[in-house]
Amino acid sequence: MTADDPTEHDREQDRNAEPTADGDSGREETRADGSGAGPGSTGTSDDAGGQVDENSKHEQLDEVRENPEGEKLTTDHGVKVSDTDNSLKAGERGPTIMEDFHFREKMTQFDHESIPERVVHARGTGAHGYFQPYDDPDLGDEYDDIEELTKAKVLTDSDQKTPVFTRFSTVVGSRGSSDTVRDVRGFATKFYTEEGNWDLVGNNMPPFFIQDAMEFPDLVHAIKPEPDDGMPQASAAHDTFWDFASLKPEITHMIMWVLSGRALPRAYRMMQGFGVHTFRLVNDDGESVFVKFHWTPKLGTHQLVWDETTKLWGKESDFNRKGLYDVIEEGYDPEWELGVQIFDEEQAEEFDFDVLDPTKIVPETEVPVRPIGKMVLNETPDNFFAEVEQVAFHPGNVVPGIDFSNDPLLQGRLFSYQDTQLNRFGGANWDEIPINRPITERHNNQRAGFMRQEINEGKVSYKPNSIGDDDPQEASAEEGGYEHYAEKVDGKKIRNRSDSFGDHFTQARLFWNSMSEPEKQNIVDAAHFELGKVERVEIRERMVYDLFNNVDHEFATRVAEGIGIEPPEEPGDEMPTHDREDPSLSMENRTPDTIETRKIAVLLDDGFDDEHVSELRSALEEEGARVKIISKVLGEKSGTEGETVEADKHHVAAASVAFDAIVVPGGEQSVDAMRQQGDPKQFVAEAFKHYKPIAALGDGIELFEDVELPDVDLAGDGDDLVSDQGVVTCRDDGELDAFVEEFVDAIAQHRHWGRDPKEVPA
Ligand code: HDE
Repeated sequence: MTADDPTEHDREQDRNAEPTADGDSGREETRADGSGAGPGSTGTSDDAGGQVDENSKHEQLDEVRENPEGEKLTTDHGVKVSDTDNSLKAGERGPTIMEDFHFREKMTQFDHESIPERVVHARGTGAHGYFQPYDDPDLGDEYDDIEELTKAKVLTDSDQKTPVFTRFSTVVGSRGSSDTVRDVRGFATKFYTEEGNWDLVGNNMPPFFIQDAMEFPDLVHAIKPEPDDGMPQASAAHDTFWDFASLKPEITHMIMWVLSGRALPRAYRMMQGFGVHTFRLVNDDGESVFVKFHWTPKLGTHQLVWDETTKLWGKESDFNRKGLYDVIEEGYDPEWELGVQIFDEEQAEEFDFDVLDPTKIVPETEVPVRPIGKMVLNETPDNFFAEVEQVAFHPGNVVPGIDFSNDPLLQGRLFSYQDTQLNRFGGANWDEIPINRPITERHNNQRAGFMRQEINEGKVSYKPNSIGDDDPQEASAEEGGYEHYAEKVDGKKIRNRSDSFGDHFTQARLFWNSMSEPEKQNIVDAAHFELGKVERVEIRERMVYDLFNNVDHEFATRVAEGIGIEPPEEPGDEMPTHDREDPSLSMENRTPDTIETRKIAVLLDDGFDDEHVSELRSALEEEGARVKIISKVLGEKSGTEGETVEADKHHVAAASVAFDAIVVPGGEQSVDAMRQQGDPKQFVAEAFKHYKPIAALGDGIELFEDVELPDVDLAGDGDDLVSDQGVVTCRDDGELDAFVEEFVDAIAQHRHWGRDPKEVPA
């Protein structure tokens, strides 16, 4: 959606609505029961018949939104403050006096304003939006109707937009670490459904490192900074992680994903999401099928390259956070399809892996993903702390129709998330914080605890009771009461790992086989970096001989050659011999034909060719790209025909790594100036090195010639328009339309892996 979309304008107006005199944000009050909603109540109630829509959560949040515009400064207790710069003293130069309540309150608030960061997934960002099921989704031959499978209205009622809040995160780094580190990304969505909150707390990779929750503290201790010196930050590239990994063959499949470009997402909006575990869908008759949840981004799944990410650590360390914020603020609403893989117990028995083992995926070649709805994120938070920091997810938050499997990792999570919130919030009432509240009414006998917000009326806080007519009453399944799937379970208590969890290499090999050659090279390069940082040679050896050589002999050999290890002579004893591939695993097969939201840098200086710039800008913006003018200094730049443009960024504050593509328009004076400057050349060389599309028009080609791009044909020798490996050049203004078309195609491809940019010293 672009800013021209009428619905976008409407929402934009709503967002910018003038605050009212009492500090209200101006959003319309549309509570179903018409009364003023207190923080404990909501826009929906049983009587209201569940009128949930995409604004239901916002209407609830409006009750606690505060806006200081035009207001006087007050203390926390509402007393107006006359001076907030000078503490109260005994005499002009005397000591501060204890009775200065404003000083004490201000300082106490400050002293206590940080809360413990999440033990994992500390760094992240989030946005509001909605989820809407598709009408009559295609579920293949076996199932006609989504309602046959689940009674969860959030997944079945296509007339309803359920409000959501989604938080994306890195896993290992602390709250202040960089966004573009090599890591798994969290993808957690809270659905504020009319039946209570459903949290789908997933990752951007479908397998996981370990099979049992019991191993999680060890995994996290191994990957976090080492306990003696607190290093390294936000990185797996150190001895303790690879020591742990090399002794845990079950980790192999996940390691393949973590070494791949999946661990370097270009943007949160260009990232898949996965529920990871097998869950259950349960219908009205209490029947169940297994399900895997998939989020598929509309813009495709794209990655950064390693060199680029390391530069971004310094130049734009909020790269992914800013990316999400900027596109939503600029009027583009990122969108994902929710897909399901559905299989029953009999099918599950047939697979050559256990569906309860979270180190396994269900390959799409076995069970296709069926899109059943879409999620749109369309509003940035008003306050980072109140919303992003305080949102608290819990995989145990499910609604009727969605249930758990016996995956031992999932089972352990059902304890951990509830528990961790006690640490983060210091008490059990974290569910009352506005961002965590359901939009449904809540009635139970919990009454107290730190920071209780709700004022529960009445004498009774127990069941059974006769004094209060035994309210609140339990609900039957027909009335919406949650009933767990009645799975038959019978077994001896046993502390063991099922044999069906024992194959650690088949799917790791499937992943390797499914990669294109450049993707394989990325994995090998990543292993060289990660294991190259490992000081103990025996750890490097175990990774190569015990794990990688059981995935693929050639892979193990290529890794060994870069890290000072003797390449293995034979494939490992456990190496599967299958040559199966699953095309859905390669990101190269996830590149839809769109350039929406891509950021394009136009390099110019005074004396640029007006026509080039205006044509480029309008054509690229029409395709949904975001065009930014980059010049040596900020301010207005003039073209040859007298047009002027404003530089969005100047060289000291801009870098090619923050852009998806570069274009250099013609104009002799402009290009001559840039040829005297190092930065534009650095821009071009670096973008080329990072496989990005680059383009030049007319005189602009001279800048490319200066950079000496290896083995690339440029327009000039007889050809007016040349497109070679994502380098598009044109010398004839008559070909401008064709040039733009070629450039747009090159941008849509995202990266041009066919290049060999090693010689480029950027
Ligand atoms: Fe988490 N995980 N996790 N995890 N996880 C947390 O909960 C945990 C796992 C995931 O944006 C913590 O509130 C255990 C798998 C996301 O706020 C904590 C195990 C998947 C987020 C926790 C796992 C995830 C978390 C830290 C193994 C993908 C961030 C703070 C048994 C399906 C949510 C918090 C947000 C956060 C525990 C494994 C995803 C400590 C014990 C598998 C996206 O409770």
